[in-house]
Amino acid sequence: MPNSPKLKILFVASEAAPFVKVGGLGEVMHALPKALRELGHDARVLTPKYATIDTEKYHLETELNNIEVESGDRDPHGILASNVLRYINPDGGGVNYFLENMEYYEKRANVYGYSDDTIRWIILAKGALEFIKKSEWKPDVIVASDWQTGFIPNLVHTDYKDDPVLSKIPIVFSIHNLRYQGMFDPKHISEMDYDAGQARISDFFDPRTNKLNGMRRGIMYADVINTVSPTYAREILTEEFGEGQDKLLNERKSRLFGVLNGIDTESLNPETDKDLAVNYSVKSLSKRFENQAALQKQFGLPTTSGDVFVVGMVGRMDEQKGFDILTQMLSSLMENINFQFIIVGEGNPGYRTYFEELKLKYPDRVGTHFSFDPRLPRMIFGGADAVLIPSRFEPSGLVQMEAMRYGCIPIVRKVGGLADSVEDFTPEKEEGTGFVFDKYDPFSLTIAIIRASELYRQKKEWEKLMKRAMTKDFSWEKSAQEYVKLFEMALRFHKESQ
Ligand code: NHF
Repeated sequence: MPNSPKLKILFVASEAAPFVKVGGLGEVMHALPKALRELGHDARVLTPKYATIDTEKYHLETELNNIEVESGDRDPHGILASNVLRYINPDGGGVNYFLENMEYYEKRANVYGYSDDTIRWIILAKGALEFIKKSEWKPDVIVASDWQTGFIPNLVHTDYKDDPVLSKIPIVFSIHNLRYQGMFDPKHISEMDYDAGQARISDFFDPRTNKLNGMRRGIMYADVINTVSPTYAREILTEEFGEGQDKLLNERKSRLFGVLNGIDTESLNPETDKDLAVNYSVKSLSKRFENQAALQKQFGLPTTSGDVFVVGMVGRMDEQKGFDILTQMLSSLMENINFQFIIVGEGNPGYRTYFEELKLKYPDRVGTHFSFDPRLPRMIFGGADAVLIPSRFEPSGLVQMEAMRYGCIPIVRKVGGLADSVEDFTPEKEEGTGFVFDKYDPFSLTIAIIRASELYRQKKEWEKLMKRAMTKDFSWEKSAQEYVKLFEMALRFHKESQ
C-alpha cells in the first residue's frame, strides 16, 4: 500500500459470509474486509455467534471471557455476561470475532425476525464496545452497518462519551438499505411512536425499546455516513427515496458519501466456477451454450440451442425488486414474444403463486425455484442470456455485476447502484453493457425486454455486448481504496470534534 500507515478496522454487523449470510450485507462483510486486507490493512469483523455457526467446523476459540453488557435498570438480571470467540483464517485471511449469548443468539435458528430483535442488536452494540475496551487489539476505526448497528455511534456519543478509549475511535456508518430502520415500517410509524433519536437508549424491557430507530441514530451520530453507491447517496436526499430520513440526511450531507460495492471476482469466475457445466472465458463464448442446456435441463425446460432468448431473475421476491411492475406485464409479454423465463427466489407468497400459475400456463417456457440454493444463481449467470433487475430502488445491487462477469446481460432500472454499474446499449456507438429503463412502470420494463430480445437475434452484436459486459472491472480493489479515504476522513473529523 502506498505510504499511508496500516489501519486497524473493526466491522460490526448482523451477518458476514461465509459464517452467516442472509443477503447482500453478509456478502459485503466478507468481501470488503478481504479487499482491505489485500491493501495491507488489518480489517476484522464482529457478528453474533448464532447457533448455525459451527464452532467445530471453524475451530472457534475463546478470545475474551466475561464481556459484560448492561441491560438496564428494569432488568431483573441487570448484567449479561458473554464471551467473544475468535476465528483465524488458516490461509492468513484475517480474523472474525463472534459475540456469544445463549439466550439471544445461540438459541435462535434465524438471524432476523424475533420480537426482541432490537434488544439483540443493542446487545451486539454494547458487546462490541465492551469487547474493544477489554481487548488488546484496538481498532482505529469502527464500521457499523445498517439499523442493527446504528446503536454503536449512538452509545459512543452518549453512555460511552467519557470512555478514554472509545471516545477516540471514529465511526463510519454504512447504509446498505435505508428501507429497514428498526422493527417497524418507517412509512407507517405513528407520531407517538416516532423516535427522533435524542432520547437515551431505553432499558431492554421498556416497551419503547422496540420502537428505537437504529438507522436514524446511526445517521445522527456517526462521523462519516456512507452508502453503497454514489447514485443512492444522492437519491436518499430526496423524499421519494429518503424513507422519512431525507431531512436528517440533508442536514448531514457534508458527511454523506457513496461508494459502489464490488464483487468477489475470484470466486465468481466463469473460467473456474465449479457450479457450471462447462467453464469458459470471453474468448470461448460458444461454450456457454452447454451451460444454457444444463440450466434448461435443471428447470425442466426444452433445450433451444441459442434460438430462444433465455431470461433469468435471481433474488428476494419483494416489492423493492420490482415484482409489482413485473407481474403486471410478464404474462402478456409471454403471449407476444417467445422467450424462456427462469426465476430463483424466496419471499412474498403472492408473487410465488403468480409464477406458479405462469408456469402452469407456459410449462415449456417458465422455470421456478423458490428456496435458497447457492448453485442456481451461478447457473443462471453462466447459462441465461439476460437477467432482469427492475428494482423500485436499489442501494447497490450485486446481481447485475455478478451476471455481467459471466456474460449474462442485465436489464435494469436506472436507479441506485444499477445506474452506476450498467450502461445502456446504444447501437449507434456500439457502447453499453446492458439495457436500462427509467420510469418505474410495466410499459418501460416491457420496452427494455423487447429491445434486448431484438438485439439477441443479431448474434454478432449480442456477442460484442457480452464481451463488453464481461470485461468490466467490478473487483473490490477500487472500492476498498475509496473506503480507506472515508476512514481517513472519519479520523480527521473525529479529531476535529474532540
Ligand atoms: O447490494 C449490499 C446490498 C445491496 O442493493 C443491495 C441492497 C442491500 O438492497 O450492500 O444491501
